[in-house]
Amino acid sequence: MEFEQAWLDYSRKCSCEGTDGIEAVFVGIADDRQDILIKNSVAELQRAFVGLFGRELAVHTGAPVGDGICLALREGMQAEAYHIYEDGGKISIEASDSRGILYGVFALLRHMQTENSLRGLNLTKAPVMPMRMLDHWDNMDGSIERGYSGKSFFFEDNEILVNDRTVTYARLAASVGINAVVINNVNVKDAATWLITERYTDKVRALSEVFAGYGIKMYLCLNYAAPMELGELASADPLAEEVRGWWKKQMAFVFREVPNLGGFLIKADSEGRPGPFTYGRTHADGANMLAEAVAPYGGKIIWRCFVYNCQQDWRDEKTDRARSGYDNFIGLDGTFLDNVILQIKNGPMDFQVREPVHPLFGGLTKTNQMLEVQIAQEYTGQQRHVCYLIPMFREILAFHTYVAKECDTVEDIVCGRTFGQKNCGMAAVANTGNDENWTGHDMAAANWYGFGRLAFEPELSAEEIAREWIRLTFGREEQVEETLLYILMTSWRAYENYNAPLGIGWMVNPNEHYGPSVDGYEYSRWGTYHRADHLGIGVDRSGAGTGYALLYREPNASIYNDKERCPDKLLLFFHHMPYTWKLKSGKTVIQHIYDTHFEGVEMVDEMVERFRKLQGKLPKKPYQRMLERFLHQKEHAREWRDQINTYFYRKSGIADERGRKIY
Ligand code: GCV
Repeated sequence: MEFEQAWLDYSRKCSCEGTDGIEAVFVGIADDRQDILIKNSVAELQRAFVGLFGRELAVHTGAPVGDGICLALREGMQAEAYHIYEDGGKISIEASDSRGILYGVFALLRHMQTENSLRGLNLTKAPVMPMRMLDHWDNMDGSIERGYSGKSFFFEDNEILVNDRTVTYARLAASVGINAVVINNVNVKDAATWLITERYTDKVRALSEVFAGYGIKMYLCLNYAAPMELGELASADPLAEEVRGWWKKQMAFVFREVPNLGGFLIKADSEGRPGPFTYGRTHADGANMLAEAVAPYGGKIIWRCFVYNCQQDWRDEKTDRARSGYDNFIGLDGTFLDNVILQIKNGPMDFQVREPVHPLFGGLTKTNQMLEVQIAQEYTGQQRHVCYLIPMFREILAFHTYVAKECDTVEDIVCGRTFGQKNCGMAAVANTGNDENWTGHDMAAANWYGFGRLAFEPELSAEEIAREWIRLTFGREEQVEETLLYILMTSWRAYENYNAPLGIGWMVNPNEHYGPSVDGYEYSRWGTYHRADHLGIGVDRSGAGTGYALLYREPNASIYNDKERCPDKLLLFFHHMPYTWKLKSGKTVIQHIYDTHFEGVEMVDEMVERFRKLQGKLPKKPYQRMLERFLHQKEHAREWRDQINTYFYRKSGIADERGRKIY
């Protein structure tokens, strides 16, 4: 398929000083250490050189003779790290392990394509987050929950697919440093419950071996009630001996059959999924039981904290969904086994365009933690609107939790700097499908690329990452680069402007979560309310309200609790405010709503106008594909603007100071 190579498309010729003399790869690695990763590394170099420079690279084992690229293992480097350097025309890639060699090869190729010269190159990098994971919400019937780019490429008709696309996927993921992939949806039902049984082991193993060749551990999602649903036991009580025995046996089987299995991701007691609550047990009982069963094989249990009451009554103002993850898990801090990692969504609600950071970050001090973000843009335009999320992720990572005097940011926690943990990192709900370009909107691939790069090197700026992605994907034409960069870097702000205001979130059409519906979730059971009336809007989460604001460490708690000090962008998340309240910006809440919504549409108009000038400069097909989506976004942003402005104009009766058209 055309465009299937995404940022690994080597078909565009490349000129980079210092590459002329490179005719060979010298594999200075003993035969018994030349594993599949080394072979794939060499193959990647060969493939790239044919495409980029029209040259076949010879492969020699042993010491280099003349110029070329030398791969060598050496002691003393951090796991997965690489050192690349140029010396008199010879390029060396050194690492302690073959994963490091593979990452070094991808880094060298990236450098060749994005920079002008290899002269003097000297680059040492070690991945900062130990776990860099993609969570796919793919169902075995081939559908993808919250998937916006076609069907699954892992499953079709309850079978597992292993083909060329799987290999390309693994190359793309590894090229940005992904080292763990969960292939199936956290909502495990039907056939997926059987993934751990002999019905599927041959194919699960085959798929996991493709991943192994690119340094990626495979993970599966488990059905907590599997002992019952597979028809073998009457209970799934984690403290019952027969249940514990069942899991031990099943895990012995699956790890023997699938050696590249990393472990399991579990959604329990959430949105109707089974879990330990049924038996009066805790999440720790549930997670630890599984952790014991996988420990002999080095397996990990990743347990999600997305747990809340999804049967709330909208009249109940005391129950607060935002508190729920914290309230469910904080009392269990320190009781999880060492191979359990809690996976915590970035915010307390659900991947909205703006949320505060989840208070479990900084709350938990004795538990392994992973940050979960979503690059599938469920609430941020579903890969029809462009919304580059790396700036958001960087803000989240930079958040000070005040859990320690130093090293207290979310990044510090999930990199293991705060508590010295090794089982930690970052996971993204994936945005890929079997669409030709993987991600529906071509520009959504920047989120996939960016997530991996950020987890590997969180010190990179969102702009640096965007530039890399543009150069690798579309080449090095200046106008293309500057235009696409402008669009990416503007997109999150634009989307936030025409979306729900000041951190309140939701206001989307129920179920599908696309398009505006201000009261769509106002009277439902999901705990997602804005509480707007004719005088004001917002949820009182201060100490006088649900108390959520006080879950943070000081000074965050005091800042969020105080409407005078709470940052504007989160004001309505934390406080119910009159429309006439003056923000720090000097505008009233209502005028802010009007202004940002008009501005958001203007920003999209500007993005689209600039994009149109790339006609003829981008390949035809992606240009057309993107243009179609941009034109839809332009229209759809207006729909957001007009529905939101009209709603609040009619509710408040307050006119726009600038007299613009509101219906
Ligand atoms: C996989 C949200 C989504 C669900 C998703 C859930 C989760 O509620 O809308 O589709 O389920 O989050 O993260 O488990």
